[in-house]
Amino acid sequence: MTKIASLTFMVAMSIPALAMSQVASSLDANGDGVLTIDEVQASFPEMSSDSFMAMDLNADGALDADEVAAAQEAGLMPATDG
Ligand SMILES: [Ca+2]
Ligand SMILES: [Ca+2]
Repeated sequence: MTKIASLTFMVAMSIPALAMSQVASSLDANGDGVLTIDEVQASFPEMSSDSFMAMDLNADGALDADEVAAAQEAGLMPATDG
């Protein structure tokens, strides 16, 4: 049982979207689950629209948890400590 529990924990920790979703929600001012450029710039004023568009992989004008995770892995968005 303990082995299975720790394995589950390790698998969960290895999923970036899980950890990053907490970061995303900390930036998500209106709580709709995605980050607009305004919400990103509220925390990262140096973020340019070009950078935002580079992170917005599906070009829908908002960053979902997967896009935030990818952006942070690529070093496009600073990671926050919450
Ligand atoms: Ca939002
Ligand atoms: Ca998007």
